[in-house]
Amino acid sequence: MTDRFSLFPPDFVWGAATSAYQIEGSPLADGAGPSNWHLFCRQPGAIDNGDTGDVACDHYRRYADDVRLMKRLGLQAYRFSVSWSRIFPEGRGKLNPKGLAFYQRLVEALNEAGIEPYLTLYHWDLPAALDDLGGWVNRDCAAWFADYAHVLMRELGGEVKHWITLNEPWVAVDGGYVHGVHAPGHASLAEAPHAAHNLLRGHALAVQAFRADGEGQIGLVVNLEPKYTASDKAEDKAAAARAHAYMNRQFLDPVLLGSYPEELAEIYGSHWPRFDEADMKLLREPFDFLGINYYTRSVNRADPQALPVGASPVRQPGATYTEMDWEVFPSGLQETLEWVKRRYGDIPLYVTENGAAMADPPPEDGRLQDDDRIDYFRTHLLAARAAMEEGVDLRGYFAWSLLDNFEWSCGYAKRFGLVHVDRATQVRTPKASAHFYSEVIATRGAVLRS
Ligand code: IFM
Repeated sequence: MTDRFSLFPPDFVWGAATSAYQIEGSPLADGAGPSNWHLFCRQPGAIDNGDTGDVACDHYRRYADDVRLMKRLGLQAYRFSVSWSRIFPEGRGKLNPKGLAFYQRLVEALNEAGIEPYLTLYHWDLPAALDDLGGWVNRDCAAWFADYAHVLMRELGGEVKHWITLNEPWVAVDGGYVHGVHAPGHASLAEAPHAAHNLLRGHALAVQAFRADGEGQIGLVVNLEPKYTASDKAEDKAAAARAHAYMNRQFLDPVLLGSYPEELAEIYGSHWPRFDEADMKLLREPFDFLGINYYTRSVNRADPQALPVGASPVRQPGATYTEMDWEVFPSGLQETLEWVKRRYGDIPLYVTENGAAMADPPPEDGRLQDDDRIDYFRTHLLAARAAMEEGVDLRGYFAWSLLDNFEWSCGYAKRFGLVHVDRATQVRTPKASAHFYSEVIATRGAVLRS
């Protein structure tokens, strides 16, 4: 395919993403300490079907084969996360060299394969020992995180050039501290704003550590979704605006504009703290890129029972929904990217996650035809491209996910992978969407035209 037909520039980065607890398995191997998720999965009823990350995709032992698979698919970049409790079993103090060695081997294999590592420092698995000390509600957690980050930057700095501090702090807080459906399983409006604030303090301190000692670029990853109103009624519009402030602006306004959205005081009521000036200044520590995870939009109606924002999603007749019950809404990606540019300026952007859980048929003779997922990728990539035409500085795209993996409280029931993983045998079967994505990469998007 000639350049004339390509839709994306030659330096556009094409990758796929995963996270440690969702794929690695062997959570306690080689001296690792338990994480909050390791314990949470053991709480009766916490995870569908009683699933855990104990085996997951067995990537801890099969990483070399997985890197070979990525290479065969033509991936140029791989976004993964590090399990903090493999590096520091107690969260701080004594380093575990064997845990570190796993990531050194992984990064070496990636670099040898010509696949650029994008390393996420925190994708929700906190060392359980730190949870015992209050986890993210404890102010000190920010410094513990920065210390851990600093060690990794020192140890992997020559080999990893793209660093991400946090993945989706909104989910970590909303799931883990507001609704109790993610580790650590708390439901406390008093804790949530402190957990959110300390996550952002941890992000800023890690960026400072990077500036002192790191090489390359460092960024933050957030999940964003446009919030529509279900009607023209004032209460529905206000509900959508609160939902937007809570999810889309809670983490970006402080780091890019210097203050929290005013709506948070209304949302958290008497639980909303006064944060100190010095903290607010710290949060503005400049970073190099923003990663956006995009999956869907929501349409909101006022619902005073739905804490904390008083908004409930309304299903859209005629719309298509994924297995997560998320509406397929590709133009929302363009809208989101353009909104970020308008509100926060020209920070370099990546789509660090985008993908869909679909009801895949089982593989047959090494093939699995997942046309609905192909369609999802095609329409979202075209939306990303449209945003670039409008001047958005989008540098790359990471499909979620490389492998069918542990989807948190849904266990293994939801499959997001480009590659099917047989739970009993661990056999990997690239789906038709993986072959499609390979073609997208090879043609720099020309195949999207057809
Ligand atoms: O699986 C998750 C991932 O860990 C974070 N972003 C959303 C994905 C799908 O729910």
